[in-house]
Amino acid sequence: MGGVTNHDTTTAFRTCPLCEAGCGLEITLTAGRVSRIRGDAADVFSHGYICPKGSTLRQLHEDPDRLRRPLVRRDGELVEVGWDEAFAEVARLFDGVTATHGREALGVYVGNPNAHNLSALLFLKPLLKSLGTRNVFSASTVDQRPKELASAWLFGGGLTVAVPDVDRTQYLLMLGANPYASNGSLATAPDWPGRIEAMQARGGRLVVVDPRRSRTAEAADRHLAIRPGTDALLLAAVVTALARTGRVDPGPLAPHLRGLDTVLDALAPFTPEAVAPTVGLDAAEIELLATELSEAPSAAVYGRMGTTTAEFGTLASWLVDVLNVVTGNLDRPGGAMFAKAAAGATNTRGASGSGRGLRVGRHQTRVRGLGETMGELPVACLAEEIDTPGPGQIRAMVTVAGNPVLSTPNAERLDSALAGLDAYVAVDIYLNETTRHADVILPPPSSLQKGHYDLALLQLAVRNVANYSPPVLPLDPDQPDEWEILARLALIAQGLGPDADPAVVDDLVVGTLVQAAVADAHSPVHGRDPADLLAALGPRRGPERLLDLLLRTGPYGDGFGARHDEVAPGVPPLSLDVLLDRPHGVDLGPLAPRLPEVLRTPSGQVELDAEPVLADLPRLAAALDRPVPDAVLVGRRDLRSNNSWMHNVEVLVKGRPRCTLHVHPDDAARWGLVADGRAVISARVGRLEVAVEVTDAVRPGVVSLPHGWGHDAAGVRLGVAGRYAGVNANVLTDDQVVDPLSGNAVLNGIPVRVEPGVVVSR
Ligand SMILES: Nc1nc2c(c(=O)[nH]1)N[C@H]1C(S)=C(S)[C@@H](COP(=O)(O)OP(=O)(O)OC[C@H]3O[C@@H](n4cnc5c(=O)[nH]c(N)nc54)[C@H](O)[C@@H]3O)O[C@H]1N2
Ligand SMILES: Nc1nc2c(c(=O)[nH]1)N[C@H]1C(S)=C(S)[C@@H](COP(=O)(O)OP(=O)(O)OC[C@H]3O[C@@H](n4cnc5c(=O)[nH]c(N)nc54)[C@H](O)[C@@H]3O)O[C@H]1N2
Ligand code: SF4
Ligand SMILES: [Mo]
Repeated sequence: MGGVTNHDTTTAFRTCPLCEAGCGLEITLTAGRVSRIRGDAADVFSHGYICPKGSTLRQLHEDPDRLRRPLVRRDGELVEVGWDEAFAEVARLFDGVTATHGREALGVYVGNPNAHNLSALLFLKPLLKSLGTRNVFSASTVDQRPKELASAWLFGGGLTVAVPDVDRTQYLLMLGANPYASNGSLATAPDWPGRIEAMQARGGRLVVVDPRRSRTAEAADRHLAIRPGTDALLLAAVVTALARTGRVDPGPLAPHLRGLDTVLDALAPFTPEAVAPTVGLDAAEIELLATELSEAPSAAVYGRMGTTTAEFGTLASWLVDVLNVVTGNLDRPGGAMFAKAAAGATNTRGASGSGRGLRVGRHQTRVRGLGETMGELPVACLAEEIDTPGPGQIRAMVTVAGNPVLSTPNAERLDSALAGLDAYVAVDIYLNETTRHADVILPPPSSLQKGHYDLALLQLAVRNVANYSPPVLPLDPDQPDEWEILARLALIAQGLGPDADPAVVDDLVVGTLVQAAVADAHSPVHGRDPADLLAALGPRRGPERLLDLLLRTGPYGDGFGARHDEVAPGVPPLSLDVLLDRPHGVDLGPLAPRLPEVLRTPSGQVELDAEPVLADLPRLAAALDRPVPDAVLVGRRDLRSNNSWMHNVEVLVKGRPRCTLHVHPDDAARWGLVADGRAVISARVGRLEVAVEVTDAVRPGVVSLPHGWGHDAAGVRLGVAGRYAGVNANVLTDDQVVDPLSGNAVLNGIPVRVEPGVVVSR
């Protein structure tokens, strides 16, 4: 346990794993217990910034409701058992289902915290492979899949996402993102508010497009309250406004672009005048965006949840980068740039400049026929795959760090579907709305008991950094590490039984990665003897050994002795030891241009004219003629919340209720709602009664309800959250409405009806 001793207390430094910002924490331990958590002032990226959630790692660790022993269903009740008994039960359940129905009867859902978890990022893959089913679902299809697809079509990699260079830009156009509450997403940066304020202090401007006046919109220089679901139209019109006035200027990008003229032609019908009525903004405001973008010394366009979890999510995500391209801002300082991560990025491996690009639709869902993307099926299809009888029906589920009952559309249908499964195994720290349906729950250790490195999110960072945190607290007696749980599940799925040694999986994974590295003609270890590399990795095991390998073979790595030059002032080439010596992280500098080296497209160019994207434009054009619903629902996030699973922390949920329906005063008047009263809100798939907050922060015709609430289900073990239950917004979102290119759920812009609530006593 690394740290600094000072009298009877110890100090440890650790990256916060709770959201994408990845702030450095300074954790004080007194007599082996966490006594204080504050921002690490010396962290190379966060410089002391912390939000109210960061210090609650202690409450999460000490939460009496957090599971510490496996639960197994016996006579209908979930009871605590030992680990061996729990794994034996998993083997019995898996064998039972696959013997009768085959492997396609297995389904898997992996949730958001896996993206912040080194064990999961390295050991989910062998688990999924061992399960041998195509029924793989994740939170990505209620989130960022459209952006990943657009990026993969444009640049050749799903995580080759252009991020706004917020620290140098002079103009930031932000659509459907609220980093003052969310702390940013697909653009990793601690302290978004501070970075935006610094931009404004140097004369830069922030323009926010959001149907709500969010906290970020309040901080903006201009706020455009767009009609939900219409961002793709707005962005297309800005491109066209530039094109028809001869202001398209990709500058030095030009030789790296494919299909620019085709794209401009295809977008020509989307003029500011044509889209204005649907988008709900004046044509002049749209023209102004074009002018500001083309005149700014540097500018970045950035879109997030409001643009991705929408009907035209992939088009909107693609158009964000089309706009970065036509204004010459892609891949230049102050524009939208690519990180060069120290470990794990596919865009730093293999031949640079071109690659295989993206293939989608290699298989389809059984019931609705929606295509696979990136090896996964749309989670909007999960419930129907479970509750529709027939060959290939899902009869057993595995969930890892996911709460789809609160997170995915048509929640009531999924809730019932899960209740009807033959078998369900969850890897989770809580008995919650989803895991209450499990037959076995396997709890991993708390975050403070795990090592941490942001293998995924640092690929999306606005500055190149690397930072490893060792566990702060030891494992409880008998507690397996999270990677060991996943590895044992993999072994059981392979038919090797409940007692097989997880080290077998670890050795297999490291062996495969070493083989790939020595076979890669572009790797610093090309042609080396795998046995030598394994020996050099020493006695470490599990995620730490794998991370060491990835760092050492990565773009700043020591190449196992092949490289010697400093990667930053005073920093030798990277290895895990180098990071362990630097608990505040290593700063590898601001983002540097990476075109064309970053590309992995077949043509070796930025493929602006990907056929599936262009083929979706007629659908966008058809949206211009549609009637506007009387009211639509959008979400929102609160700084003190984190999706569905941190509501059991009293300091975060106490105070004014947060799960309320925001309604504009004009709408409240026409629907007969009163401030602090209640409303019944109904959509095609469900209805809810909810507390109302009347506020002009929402656009008329738009109501807003946060997701992740609704903790009053029977059988959950969430003592605090139950007292602040709220309602589940995804009872209203429609599983049948998706962005067809990505299969991503539409979580914003849901047509709803709102009426005064009936006062019910219970
Ligand atoms: N209507 C609406 N719905 C939404 C959204 C929205 O904006 N509006 N947002 C969507 C987005 S962006 C996302 S990412 C999804 C999230 O969807 P999910 O990933 O399904 O949900 P989370 O709330 O993140 O739940 C995480 C689960 O992991 C468990 N957990 C926490 N830490 C650990 C750990 O270290 N290990 C393990 N094994 N388990 C752990 C928690 O107990 C919880 O059960 O929700 C989506 N749903
Ligand atoms: N405090 C907190 N932080 C979080 C999370 C959390 O739950 N709570 N979740 C984490 C996760 S998993 C993610 S993915 C990120 C998400 O991070 P963000 O993308 O910043 O997410 P939101 O805060 O939901 O902001 C989305 C905004 O889009 C707006 N919006 C809705 N519909 C539309 C539309 O049609 N067009 C436009 N332009 N805007 C629209 C909403 O009003 C909202 O303000 O946050 C992460 N950080
Ligand atoms: S902003 Fe995110 S990473 Fe930083 S302290 Fe808060 S929850 Fe943790
Ligand atoms: Mo997310």
